[in-house]
Amino acid sequence: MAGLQSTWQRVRRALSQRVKTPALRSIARTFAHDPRYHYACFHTTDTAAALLFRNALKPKRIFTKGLYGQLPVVPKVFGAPRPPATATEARGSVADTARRFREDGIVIIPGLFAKEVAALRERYEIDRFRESRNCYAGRRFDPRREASMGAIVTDRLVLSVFAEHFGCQPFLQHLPGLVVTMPDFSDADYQRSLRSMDRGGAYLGNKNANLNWHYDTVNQVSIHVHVSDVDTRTSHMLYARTSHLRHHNYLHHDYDYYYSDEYVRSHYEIVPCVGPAGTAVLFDSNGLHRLYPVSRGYRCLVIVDWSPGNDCAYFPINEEGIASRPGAAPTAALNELTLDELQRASLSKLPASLTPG
Ligand SMILES: O=C(O)CCC(=O)C(=O)O
Ligand SMILES: [Fe+2]
Repeated sequence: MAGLQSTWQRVRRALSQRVKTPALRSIARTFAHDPRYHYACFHTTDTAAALLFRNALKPKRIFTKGLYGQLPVVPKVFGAPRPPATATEARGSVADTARRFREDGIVIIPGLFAKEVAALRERYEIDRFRESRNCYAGRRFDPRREASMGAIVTDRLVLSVFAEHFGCQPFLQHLPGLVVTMPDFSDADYQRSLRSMDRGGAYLGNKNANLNWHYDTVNQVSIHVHVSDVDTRTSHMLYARTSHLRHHNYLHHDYDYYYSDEYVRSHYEIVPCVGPAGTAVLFDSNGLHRLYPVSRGYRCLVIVDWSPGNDCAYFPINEEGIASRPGAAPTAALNELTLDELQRASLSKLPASLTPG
Protein backbone atom coordinates (compact mmCIF):
# COMPACT_ATOMS: atom_id res chain seq x y z
CA MET A 1 0.00 0.00 0.00
CA ALA A 2 2.82 2.40 0.96
CA GLY A 3 4.63 1.48 -2.29
CA LEU A 4 1.52 2.19 -4.30
CA GLN A 5 1.10 5.54 -2.59
CA SER A 6 4.66 6.67 -3.27
CA THR A 7 4.34 5.64 -6.96
CA TRP A 8 1.13 7.71 -7.08
CA GLN A 9 2.97 10.65 -5.51
CA ARG A 10 5.71 10.37 -8.17
CA VAL A 11 3.14 10.25 -11.00
CA ARG A 12 1.37 13.27 -9.55
CA ARG A 13 4.58 15.27 -9.30
CA ALA A 14 5.69 14.32 -12.81
CA LEU A 15 2.32 15.18 -14.32
CA SER A 16 2.06 18.54 -12.64
CA GLN A 17 5.68 19.62 -13.24
CA ARG A 18 6.45 18.41 -16.77
CA VAL A 19 3.44 19.87 -18.57
CA LYS A 20 4.22 23.46 -19.54
CA THR A 21 1.10 24.72 -21.38
CA PRO A 22 -1.17 26.34 -18.73
CA ALA A 23 -4.41 24.75 -19.99
CA LEU A 24 -2.82 21.30 -20.23
CA ARG A 25 -1.16 21.81 -16.88
CA SER A 26 -4.48 22.51 -15.24
CA ILE A 27 -5.92 19.31 -16.80
CA ALA A 28 -2.84 17.35 -15.70
CA ARG A 29 -3.18 18.74 -12.16
CA THR A 30 -6.81 17.67 -12.02
CA PHE A 31 -5.89 14.14 -13.08
CA ALA A 32 -2.98 14.10 -10.69
CA HIS A 33 -5.27 14.34 -7.67
CA ASP A 34 -6.03 11.38 -5.49
CA PRO A 35 -8.95 9.55 -7.22
CA ARG A 36 -11.10 10.14 -4.15
CA TYR A 37 -10.89 13.89 -4.89
CA HIS A 38 -12.75 13.37 -8.18
CA TYR A 39 -15.35 11.28 -6.51
CA ALA A 40 -15.95 14.02 -3.95
CA CYS A 41 -15.74 16.91 -6.39
CA PHE A 42 -17.48 15.79 -9.50
CA HIS A 43 -19.55 12.71 -8.86
CA THR A 44 -21.74 14.53 -6.44
CA THR A 45 -24.64 12.79 -4.91
CA ASP A 46 -27.70 14.34 -6.48
CA THR A 47 -27.90 12.74 -9.91
CA ALA A 48 -30.91 10.46 -10.14
CA ALA A 49 -29.01 7.24 -10.95
CA ALA A 50 -26.48 7.79 -8.18
CA LEU A 51 -29.29 8.52 -5.75
CA LEU A 52 -31.14 5.31 -6.56
CA PHE A 53 -27.96 3.33 -5.99
CA ARG A 54 -27.01 5.20 -2.83
CA ASN A 55 -30.45 5.04 -1.28
CA ALA A 56 -30.48 1.29 -1.86
CA LEU A 57 -27.15 1.00 -0.05
CA LYS A 58 -27.80 3.65 2.58
CA PRO A 59 -31.56 3.98 3.08
CA LYS A 60 -31.53 5.74 6.46
CA ARG A 61 -32.02 9.32 5.20
CA ILE A 62 -34.87 8.53 2.84
CA PHE A 63 -36.48 6.26 5.43
CA THR A 64 -36.33 9.02 8.06
CA LYS A 65 -37.84 11.47 5.59
CA GLY A 66 -40.72 9.08 4.96
CA LEU A 67 -41.21 8.30 8.63
CA TYR A 68 -41.69 11.98 9.40
CA GLY A 69 -44.04 12.60 6.48
CA GLN A 70 -41.54 14.52 4.34
CA LEU A 71 -41.84 12.43 1.17
CA PRO A 72 -44.93 13.50 -0.80
CA VAL A 73 -45.20 10.12 -2.54
CA VAL A 74 -45.29 8.06 0.65
CA PRO A 75 -48.64 7.94 2.46
CA LYS A 76 -48.32 8.85 6.11
CA VAL A 77 -48.88 5.26 7.21
CA PHE A 78 -46.31 4.65 9.88
CA GLY A 79 -45.58 6.99 12.72
CA ALA A 80 -47.44 9.90 11.13
CA PRO A 81 -45.85 13.12 12.40
CA ARG A 82 -47.62 15.20 15.02
CA PRO A 83 -49.94 17.81 13.44
CA PRO A 84 -48.91 21.35 14.32
CA ALA A 85 -50.43 22.71 17.52
CA THR A 86 -52.57 25.84 17.29
CA ALA A 87 -50.74 29.13 16.85
CA THR A 88 -51.85 32.64 17.67
CA GLU A 89 -51.31 35.24 14.99
CA ALA A 90 -47.72 35.79 13.84
CA ARG A 91 -46.15 39.24 13.31
CA GLY A 92 -45.61 38.80 9.56
CA SER A 93 -47.05 37.03 6.56
CA VAL A 94 -46.76 33.30 7.22
CA ALA A 95 -48.17 32.20 3.85
CA ASP A 96 -45.88 34.42 1.78
CA THR A 97 -42.75 33.61 3.82
CA ALA A 98 -43.55 29.87 3.72
CA ARG A 99 -44.00 29.99 -0.05
CA ARG A 100 -40.64 31.73 -0.55
CA PHE A 101 -39.02 29.30 1.89
CA ARG A 102 -40.43 26.30 0.04
CA GLU A 103 -39.32 27.62 -3.37
CA ASP A 104 -35.86 28.97 -2.54
CA GLY A 105 -34.88 27.09 0.64
CA ILE A 106 -33.87 30.43 2.16
CA VAL A 107 -35.57 33.63 3.36
CA ILE A 108 -33.69 36.59 4.88
CA ILE A 109 -35.69 38.90 7.16
CA PRO A 110 -33.81 42.03 8.29
CA GLY A 111 -34.67 43.40 11.74
CA LEU A 112 -36.79 40.46 12.92
CA PHE A 113 -34.81 40.04 16.14
CA ALA A 114 -33.39 43.55 16.67
CA LYS A 115 -34.70 43.71 20.27
CA GLU A 116 -33.44 40.26 21.30
CA VAL A 117 -30.02 40.87 19.73
CA ALA A 118 -29.63 44.20 21.53
CA ALA A 119 -30.32 42.40 24.83
CA LEU A 120 -27.81 39.62 24.03
CA ARG A 121 -25.14 42.17 23.14
CA GLU A 122 -25.69 43.91 26.45
CA ARG A 123 -25.47 40.71 28.44
CA TYR A 124 -22.60 38.77 26.83
CA GLU A 125 -19.02 39.70 26.10
CA ILE A 126 -19.06 39.00 22.40
CA ASP A 127 -17.14 42.07 21.23
CA ARG A 128 -13.95 41.08 22.98
CA PHE A 129 -13.54 38.43 20.24
CA ARG A 130 -12.91 41.26 17.77
CA GLU A 131 -9.36 41.25 19.18
CA SER A 132 -8.96 37.46 18.79
CA ARG A 133 -7.20 35.55 16.07
CA ASN A 134 -8.57 32.43 14.41
CA CYS A 135 -11.22 31.77 17.01
CA TYR A 136 -14.53 29.91 16.88
CA ALA A 137 -16.15 30.49 20.25
CA GLY A 138 -19.55 29.20 21.20
CA ARG A 139 -21.97 28.87 24.07
CA ARG A 140 -25.27 26.98 24.29
CA PHE A 141 -28.27 28.05 26.33
CA ASP A 142 -31.37 26.54 27.88
CA PRO A 143 -33.90 28.83 26.10
CA ARG A 144 -36.29 28.53 29.06
CA ARG A 145 -33.73 30.19 31.33
CA GLU A 146 -32.60 32.97 28.95
CA ALA A 147 -35.52 35.17 27.84
CA SER A 148 -33.88 36.55 24.66
CA MET A 149 -32.93 33.08 23.44
CA GLY A 150 -36.41 31.89 24.49
CA ALA A 151 -38.04 34.66 22.42
CA ILE A 152 -35.96 33.73 19.35
CA VAL A 153 -36.65 29.98 19.49
CA THR A 154 -40.39 30.48 20.09
CA ASP A 155 -40.94 33.22 17.52
CA ARG A 156 -44.46 32.78 16.10
CA LEU A 157 -43.60 33.73 12.51
CA VAL A 158 -40.62 31.35 12.36
CA LEU A 159 -42.48 28.46 14.00
CA SER A 160 -45.57 28.96 11.82
CA VAL A 161 -43.47 29.03 8.63
CA PHE A 162 -41.69 25.83 9.66
CA ALA A 163 -44.97 24.15 10.66
CA GLU A 164 -46.37 25.04 7.25
CA HIS A 165 -43.21 23.81 5.54
CA PHE A 166 -43.12 20.43 7.33
CA GLY A 167 -46.90 20.07 7.41
CA CYS A 168 -46.45 19.06 11.05
CA GLN A 169 -45.18 20.26 14.41
CA PRO A 170 -41.58 21.58 14.42
CA PHE A 171 -39.54 20.61 17.50
CA LEU A 172 -36.45 22.34 18.79
CA GLN A 173 -33.66 19.92 17.88
CA HIS A 174 -30.64 21.34 19.70
CA LEU A 175 -30.05 23.96 22.33
CA PRO A 176 -29.67 27.36 20.63
CA GLY A 177 -26.07 28.53 20.42
CA LEU A 178 -24.29 31.87 20.38
CA VAL A 179 -21.33 31.51 18.02
CA VAL A 180 -18.44 33.82 17.17
CA THR A 181 -16.51 33.26 13.94
CA MET A 182 -13.16 35.03 13.63
CA PRO A 183 -10.91 33.23 11.09
CA ASP A 184 -7.39 34.39 10.33
CA PHE A 185 -7.56 33.08 6.75
CA SER A 186 -9.64 34.05 3.73
CA ASP A 187 -11.63 31.87 1.38
CA ALA A 188 -8.87 32.32 -1.25
CA ASP A 189 -6.36 30.84 1.24
CA TYR A 190 -8.74 28.01 1.94
CA GLN A 191 -9.39 27.21 -1.73
CA ARG A 192 -5.63 27.28 -2.38
CA SER A 193 -5.06 24.79 0.41
CA LEU A 194 -7.68 22.47 -1.10
CA ARG A 195 -5.99 22.54 -4.48
CA SER A 196 -2.38 22.53 -3.47
CA MET A 197 -0.48 19.44 -4.55
CA ASP A 198 1.57 19.59 -1.36
CA ARG A 199 -1.50 19.57 0.78
CA GLY A 200 -3.58 17.35 -1.47
CA GLY A 201 -5.01 15.68 1.60
CA ALA A 202 -6.41 18.95 2.95
CA TYR A 203 -9.68 18.52 1.10
CA LEU A 204 -10.26 14.99 2.26
CA GLY A 205 -8.77 15.50 5.69
CA ASN A 206 -10.61 18.70 6.53
CA LYS A 207 -13.08 17.92 9.26
CA ASN A 208 -14.40 21.44 9.64
CA ALA A 209 -17.62 20.69 7.82
CA ASN A 210 -18.80 24.26 7.75
CA LEU A 211 -16.09 25.44 5.35
CA ASN A 212 -17.09 23.01 2.61
CA TRP A 213 -20.44 22.90 0.81
CA HIS A 214 -22.55 20.49 2.83
CA TYR A 215 -26.05 19.68 4.02
CA ASP A 216 -27.12 18.94 7.58
CA THR A 217 -29.35 16.37 9.26
CA VAL A 218 -32.31 15.07 7.29
CA ASN A 219 -35.57 17.03 7.78
CA GLN A 220 -33.78 19.91 9.53
CA VAL A 221 -34.64 23.60 9.21
CA SER A 222 -32.58 26.34 10.80
CA ILE A 223 -32.21 30.01 11.53
CA HIS A 224 -29.16 32.16 11.92
CA VAL A 225 -29.75 35.43 13.73
CA HIS A 226 -27.08 38.05 13.11
CA VAL A 227 -25.84 39.40 16.44
CA SER A 228 -23.20 41.54 14.68
CA ASP A 229 -23.59 43.33 11.34
CA VAL A 230 -22.79 40.79 8.61
CA ASP A 231 -21.81 41.84 5.07
CA THR A 232 -19.56 40.52 2.33
CA ARG A 233 -16.50 42.01 4.09
CA THR A 234 -17.15 39.86 7.16
CA SER A 235 -17.32 36.08 7.33
CA HIS A 236 -20.76 34.96 6.18
CA MET A 237 -22.69 31.92 5.09
CA LEU A 238 -23.32 31.10 1.41
CA TYR A 239 -26.48 29.22 0.45
CA ALA A 240 -27.15 27.46 -2.88
CA ARG A 241 -30.67 28.63 -3.73
CA THR A 242 -33.12 25.77 -4.56
CA SER A 243 -30.55 23.06 -3.69
CA HIS A 244 -32.90 21.91 -0.88
CA LEU A 245 -35.28 20.54 -3.53
CA ARG A 246 -32.88 17.65 -4.22
CA HIS A 247 -32.57 14.68 -1.96
CA HIS A 248 -28.94 14.12 -0.89
CA ASN A 249 -27.18 11.04 0.31
CA TYR A 250 -23.59 9.91 0.62
CA LEU A 251 -21.63 6.71 0.88
CA HIS A 252 -18.76 7.95 2.98
CA HIS A 253 -18.86 11.11 5.05
CA ASP A 254 -15.20 11.98 4.34
CA TYR A 255 -15.24 11.37 0.60
CA ASP A 256 -18.55 12.36 -0.95
CA TYR A 257 -20.43 14.35 1.66
CA TYR A 258 -18.91 17.67 0.58
CA TYR A 259 -19.62 19.29 -2.77
CA SER A 260 -16.96 21.21 -4.68
CA ASP A 261 -17.17 24.96 -5.13
CA GLU A 262 -17.09 24.51 -8.93
CA TYR A 263 -20.03 22.13 -8.91
CA VAL A 264 -22.22 24.27 -6.67
CA ARG A 265 -21.41 27.54 -8.45
CA SER A 266 -22.17 26.03 -11.85
CA HIS A 267 -25.47 24.44 -10.78
CA TYR A 268 -27.03 26.97 -8.40
CA GLU A 269 -27.47 30.65 -7.72
CA ILE A 270 -25.39 31.50 -4.63
CA VAL A 271 -27.05 33.65 -1.95
CA PRO A 272 -24.67 35.48 0.42
CA CYS A 273 -26.37 35.49 3.83
CA VAL A 274 -25.79 39.08 4.84
CA GLY A 275 -27.73 41.67 6.81
CA PRO A 276 -27.37 43.99 9.81
CA ALA A 277 -27.56 42.83 13.44
CA GLY A 278 -31.09 41.57 14.14
CA THR A 279 -31.45 39.89 10.70
CA ALA A 280 -32.93 36.38 10.68
CA VAL A 281 -31.81 33.93 7.98
CA LEU A 282 -34.32 31.07 7.70
CA PHE A 283 -32.90 28.16 5.73
CA ASP A 284 -33.64 24.57 4.90
CA SER A 285 -30.36 23.02 6.03
CA ASN A 286 -30.73 20.13 3.60
CA GLY A 287 -29.89 22.69 0.95
CA LEU A 288 -26.17 23.19 0.29
CA HIS A 289 -24.49 25.83 2.41
CA ARG A 290 -21.06 26.74 3.71
CA LEU A 291 -19.15 29.31 5.71
CA TYR A 292 -17.31 31.85 3.53
CA PRO A 293 -14.36 32.90 5.71
CA VAL A 294 -13.02 36.45 5.52
CA SER A 295 -9.74 36.97 7.32
CA ARG A 296 -10.40 38.90 10.58
CA GLY A 297 -13.97 39.36 9.38
CA TYR A 298 -15.67 39.02 12.80
CA ARG A 299 -19.20 37.59 12.88
CA CYS A 300 -21.50 36.64 15.75
CA LEU A 301 -24.69 34.57 15.29
CA VAL A 302 -27.42 32.81 17.19
CA ILE A 303 -27.96 29.41 15.56
CA VAL A 304 -31.12 27.32 16.05
CA ASP A 305 -32.28 24.04 14.46
CA TRP A 306 -35.70 22.35 14.34
CA SER A 307 -36.95 19.05 12.94
CA PRO A 308 -40.33 17.27 12.80
CA GLY A 309 -39.06 15.06 15.62
CA ASN A 310 -36.04 13.11 14.39
CA ASP A 311 -32.51 13.42 15.73
CA CYS A 312 -33.36 15.57 18.75
CA ALA A 313 -30.11 15.92 20.66
CA TYR A 314 -28.93 18.32 23.32
CA PHE A 315 -25.41 19.60 23.39
CA PRO A 316 -24.22 20.37 26.91
CA ILE A 317 -24.64 23.92 28.12
CA ASN A 318 -21.13 25.33 28.22
CA GLU A 319 -21.36 28.48 30.28
CA GLU A 320 -17.61 29.11 29.81
CA GLY A 321 -17.60 29.56 26.00
CA ILE A 322 -18.67 33.21 25.93
CA ALA A 323 -18.63 35.04 29.26
CA SER A 324 -21.46 37.11 30.70
CA ARG A 325 -20.59 40.78 31.00
CA PRO A 326 -19.51 41.62 34.54
CA GLY A 327 -22.23 43.60 36.32
CA ALA A 328 -24.94 42.67 33.78
CA ALA A 329 -28.40 42.26 35.31
CA PRO A 330 -29.35 38.64 36.17
CA THR A 331 -30.74 36.69 33.21
CA ALA A 332 -34.53 36.74 33.03
CA ALA A 333 -36.29 33.42 32.35
CA LEU A 334 -38.71 32.93 29.46
CA ASN A 335 -42.28 33.56 30.64
CA GLU A 336 -43.81 30.25 29.57
CA LEU A 337 -47.31 31.42 30.56
CA THR A 338 -47.37 33.73 27.53
CA LEU A 339 -46.71 30.90 25.05
CA ASP A 340 -49.37 29.56 22.72
CA GLU A 341 -49.80 25.83 21.94
CA LEU A 342 -47.47 25.84 18.92
CA GLN A 343 -44.70 27.48 20.92
CA ARG A 344 -45.11 25.16 23.94
CA ALA A 345 -45.14 22.06 21.72
CA SER A 346 -41.95 23.22 19.97
CA LEU A 347 -40.11 23.04 23.32
CA SER A 348 -41.70 19.77 24.41
CA LYS A 349 -38.77 17.52 23.47
CA LEU A 350 -36.39 19.41 25.74
CA PRO A 351 -35.52 17.45 28.88
CA ALA A 352 -37.32 18.86 31.96
CA SER A 353 -34.13 20.36 33.29
CA LEU A 354 -30.67 20.87 31.86
CA THR A 355 -27.62 21.28 33.97
CA PRO A 356 -24.46 23.03 32.82
CA GLY A 357 -22.00 20.38 31.52
O1 LIG B 1 -20.90 29.12 9.90
C1 LIG B 1 -21.57 29.08 8.86
O2 LIG B 1 -21.80 30.09 8.18
C2 LIG B 1 -22.14 27.76 8.39
C3 LIG B 1 -23.03 27.18 9.45
C4 LIG B 1 -23.63 25.83 9.18
O3 LIG B 1 -23.14 25.05 8.42
C5 LIG B 1 -24.87 25.47 9.90
O4 LIG B 1 -25.35 26.25 10.74
O5 LIG B 1 -25.41 24.38 9.64
FE1 LIG C 1 -24.47 23.23 8.19
